[in-house]
Amino acid sequence: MALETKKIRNVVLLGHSGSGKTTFAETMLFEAGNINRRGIVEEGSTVSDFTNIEKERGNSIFSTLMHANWRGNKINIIDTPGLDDFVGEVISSLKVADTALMIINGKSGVEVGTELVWEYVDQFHAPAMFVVNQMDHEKADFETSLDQIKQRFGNKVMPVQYPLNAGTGFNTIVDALRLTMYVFPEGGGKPEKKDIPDSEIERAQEMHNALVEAAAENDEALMERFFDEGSLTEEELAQGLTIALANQEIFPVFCASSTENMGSGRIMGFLNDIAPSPADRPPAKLADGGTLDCDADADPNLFIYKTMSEPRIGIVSYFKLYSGSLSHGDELYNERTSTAERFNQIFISNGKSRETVDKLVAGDIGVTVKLKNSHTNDTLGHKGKVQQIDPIHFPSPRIRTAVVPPSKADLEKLVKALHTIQEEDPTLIVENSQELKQTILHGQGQLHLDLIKYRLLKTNGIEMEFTRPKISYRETITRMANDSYRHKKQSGGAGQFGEVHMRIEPYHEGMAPPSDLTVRNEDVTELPWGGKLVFLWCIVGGSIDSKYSNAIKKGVMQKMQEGPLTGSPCLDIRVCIYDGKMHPVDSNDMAFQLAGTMVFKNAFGKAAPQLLEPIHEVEILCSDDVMGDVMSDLQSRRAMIMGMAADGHYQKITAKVPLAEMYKYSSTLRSITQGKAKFTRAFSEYQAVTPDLQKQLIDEYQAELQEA
Ligand SMILES: Nc1nc2c(ncn2[C@@H]2O[C@H](COP(=O)(O)OP(=O)(O)OP(=O)(O)O)[C@@H](O)[C@H]2O)c(=O)[nH]1
Ligand SMILES: [Mg+2]
Repeated sequence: MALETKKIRNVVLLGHSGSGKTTFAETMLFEAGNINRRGIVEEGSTVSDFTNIEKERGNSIFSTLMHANWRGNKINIIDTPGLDDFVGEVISSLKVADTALMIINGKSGVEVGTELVWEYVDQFHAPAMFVVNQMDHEKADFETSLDQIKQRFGNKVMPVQYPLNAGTGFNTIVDALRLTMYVFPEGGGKPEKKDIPDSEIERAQEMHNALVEAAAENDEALMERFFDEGSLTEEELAQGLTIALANQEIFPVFCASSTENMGSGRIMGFLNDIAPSPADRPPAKLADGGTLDCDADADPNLFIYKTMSEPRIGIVSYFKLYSGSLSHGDELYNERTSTAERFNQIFISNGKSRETVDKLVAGDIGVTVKLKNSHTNDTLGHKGKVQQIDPIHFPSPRIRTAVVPPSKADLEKLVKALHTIQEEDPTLIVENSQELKQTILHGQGQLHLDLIKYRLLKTNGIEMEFTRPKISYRETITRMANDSYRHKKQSGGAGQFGEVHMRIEPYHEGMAPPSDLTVRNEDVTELPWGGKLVFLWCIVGGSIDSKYSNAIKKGVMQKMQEGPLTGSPCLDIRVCIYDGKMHPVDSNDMAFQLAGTMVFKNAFGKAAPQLLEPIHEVEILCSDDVMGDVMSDLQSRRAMIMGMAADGHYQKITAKVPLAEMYKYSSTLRSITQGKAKFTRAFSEYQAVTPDLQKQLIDEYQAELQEA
């Protein structure tokens, strides 16, 4: 018998690295009786963090699917990495979760990582709860953490609990919702329920009333009862809180110690009783703008949110069933790849251990193996009836590095292995740049790329060396110039002849046509590398037949592709062909193409050429105390500071920085701020390089040409 949708809870654990997510997941599984011994992250014995690489590092790197059975319900738990480099795992997990459990490190409060994941919680409109963890730590400070959570995430943040004796020896939690005090035995587990002492009753009652009011607020009938009776029954309260939580009207706050196993049972009880089931969430968004109800009786729509390759097994696919049901042996169709996929094995999983099940229903999350041709973001269903779920939108890359080309034999292996990783990890982009003649990896941070390198070595035996990636410069001109070129070859047989007179000018949007020339034809090309070429045919009196204009333009484009200064593409240039000569016998396309290339090159040299470099807009979020260090580092990178503003109790700095100065920025930022800063970047524009740098780059290119 498959579980009903109503009995499913999908919970994702989120938070800054080290807040205790993996340990908390372990405690949840233990409390539910799904494991009988609690593992320890440092010992590599936890259910989550089961891959070798995570065990070695002591951090989560991948999201891990687990589940706990709780009073006849099933709580799917997805643990995520807190390290910003692996934010792709957070986003894909949030996509399929129905409630976010934000784990706060009780000794440091709201951290940069908390802020960042909250952005995604907000984007997904996910119901969210906070757990202030590590209450047993000598430096634990619940009140400060709570203040920060309120300050940062607004007045919908409401404590359900508070600790009576946070710090070493912590064992007591006052629960304002149940108006009960929990006292835990040594080693944690099941607490003893006691009356709240007189000294605390006022605070607890006040918190309780605030919760009751919040519960009543979203339901007219409840509100009425609340006014008439002055209170709500336990059932009414639960009903009101469910609505409030599901609609992001309340963000309840709990406290816990995951190493001491205190508090997780109550939180699971709350998830069980109050948190929304997949059917209580708004219908899922579809790629075509429509929506899909979570209805177990409808046609199946199964969405793959993650794939991972495992040794000896191959591709393991993690999916959520958004509608319908899936039984052992069912065949579903992938329209994107026109592949029928048979589900011979359906699993539920707890980290690396998997258990087969016969059937899953809408809302549940499961695992399968050996799909033929289906990947992350694919939806599978009945042929002709697939309703494509809105895909996961992964963040754009923040850093890049080039790969030192390995030997020919290794290159093939490398490309294949990178392709496999890219399939599992959509935040990695592998680019074979024709322009730079380099293979470039784009990722979320240095750690992200370093771990890919490490994985290749450990699992594929491939050594991959990183090197500084080249920069995509651009070339342009800054003033007008005229020139002419005659291509003539008459050595026996048919000769070649073409003469072209050309004016070139810096192009800008809306510029006036040349006042001294008659424009016969205007041809505007949007260049694939950005910017434009405007090609004006201004021949009067037929000195060149207009049938040669294409050949001349082709010649110009050829040089624009590999510019005269450093071989970089040229942009934003207007070319006027205003005179020339042709020969009745020897002129042909080839001759005019060559003349076009040469006249462009020469005129370009006379037009005060300028090398341009890509500038990125960088946004940095950091805490106050490291702001000075971040700023002075930026200044050493030729950055132009665009703005600085307080963002909660963080500072947000925006700056324009040349891409050439961003190499290894993620690791520098991490080390100068001890991890208290995060950044994003995006291409902004091209800007002129300094004369010194221009000279240096031209010299380097000339030297390269000499060598070649
Ligand atoms: N004292 C104390 N230590 C804790 C508690 N929870 C976790 N820790 C410790 O904090 C460290 C980090 O815990 P993890 O569970 O790996 O943290 P995480 O949030 O999963 O970290 P990432 O996977 O890097 O995001 C470990 O050494 C834990 O033992 C707690 O409640 N009390
Ligand atoms: Mg972890």
